[in-house]
Amino acid sequence: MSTLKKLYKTWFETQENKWKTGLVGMIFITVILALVFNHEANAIQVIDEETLKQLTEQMSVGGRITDWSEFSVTNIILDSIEGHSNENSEDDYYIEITHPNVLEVTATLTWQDEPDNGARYSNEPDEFSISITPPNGTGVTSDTQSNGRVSVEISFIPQNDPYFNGTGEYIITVQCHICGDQTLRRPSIGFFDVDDTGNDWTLEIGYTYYREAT
Ligand SMILES: [Ca+2]
Ligand SMILES: [Ca+2]
Repeated sequence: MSTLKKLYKTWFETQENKWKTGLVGMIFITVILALVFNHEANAIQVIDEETLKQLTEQMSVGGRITDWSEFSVTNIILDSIEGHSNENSEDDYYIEITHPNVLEVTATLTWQDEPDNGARYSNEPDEFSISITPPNGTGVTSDTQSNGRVSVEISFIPQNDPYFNGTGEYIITVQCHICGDQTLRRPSIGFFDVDDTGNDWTLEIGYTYYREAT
């Protein structure tokens, strides 16, 4: 091959590589732009159907939206309940909230395991969890705890005054799980362990609601 032909071939391959590089670059940029615009399109859709429905309902009630700054958040603590649960059991308790504009309902269970059965034994922890089931709603359940205290709460998004989705009958469920037995501190095969069949507890329930300032 002549020198002139070699020069021409080298120049042609260089131009071809540039063309290929340019084409790949254009495809890359197009893909990036498509992803960006697609992301922007998704980002614009921030109001879902349920939220839009709630806003429409708010606007349609008397043509106004409640100014909740004109209300005060009032905290109500119900009388505590003392009880006992057997191992691996559930117990339901019912409460009635008559106030409108409920913001949050909280249930807290506390317990203290029985003392060790003498110096030779260690009473292993008992496990509890707790649930709140609101009126016409789906219940929420806490984690299972073994440290003597467990709490769960349920919240409501304020709508227009008065709203009643947090008003009515609630079910509070105390769930007692494994109750750790009295075990010998010295290693043993468990033959001399003493069964722990349950535990006493205290249940405290409270709620907050918007009350119109006087
Ligand atoms: Ca125990
Ligand atoms: Ca116990």
